[in-house]
Amino acid sequence: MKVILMKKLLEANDRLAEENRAYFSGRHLLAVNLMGSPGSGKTTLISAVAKELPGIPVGVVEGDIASSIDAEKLEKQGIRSAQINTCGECHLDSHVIRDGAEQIDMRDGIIFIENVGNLICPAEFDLGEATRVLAASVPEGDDKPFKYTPMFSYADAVVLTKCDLKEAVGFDTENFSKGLRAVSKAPVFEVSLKDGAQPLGIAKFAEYLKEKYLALK
Ligand SMILES: Nc1nc2c(ncn2[C@@H]2O[C@H](COP(=O)(O)OP(=O)(O)O)[C@@H](O)[C@H]2O)c(=O)[nH]1
Ligand SMILES: [Mg+2]
Repeated sequence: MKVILMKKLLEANDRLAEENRAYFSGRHLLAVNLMGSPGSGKTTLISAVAKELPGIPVGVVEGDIASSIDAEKLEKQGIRSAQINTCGECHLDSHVIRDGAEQIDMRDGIIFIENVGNLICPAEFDLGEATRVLAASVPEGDDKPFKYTPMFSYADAVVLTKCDLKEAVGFDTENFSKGLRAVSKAPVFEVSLKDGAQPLGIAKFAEYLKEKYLALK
């Protein structure tokens, strides 16, 4: 009984995801579903990459279990933001994405969906995005692609964040690549966005997004 209910929920989600896709494409918006563990650096990444995309409006639909901390942080930077509180749910679904997008009411630009911090559930829910990005951080360990294969295989691009901490935590980049390549051909962007330090690697990720945005019909 429970299995049937879950299937129905996923079917309803997928129908709404297609409607979201049409909504984004009708408004010339590149929707980016940004996933990753809690604290992997998702909000920091959005903030940094927005600065590297001059002339392209950026908005964000922020998903968190509680609080509006991230949306407020990004709004201060001039990024149009909507905050969704999932009240315990471990992922965002298509229904709430539409609510968030309508609240931002953007046309023409890049809209980030910062998913709830989790390496499991978000990979099951299509939100109608054009691109899926996984922020995997160095302190989480180089073995994560071996352990969380659905999430790593679901992503169109992987951003390896907090590379400034590689030496401190003994991160083995080769092992990380080996695990990732077993399940995915996604490009990897290595970034360091430590507070107060020179940001590194972010321009290449911005270029990747810009190309996708310019390729929108
Ligand atoms: N050292 C270092 N810290 C980072 C980096 N990126 C983010 N952080 C820090 O990691 C913490 C979590 O970042 P946040 O963007 O809030 O993660 P989120 O929960 O995935 O949105 C914050 O204290 C950030 O300042 C990085 O590249 N290097
Ligand atoms: Mg965040």
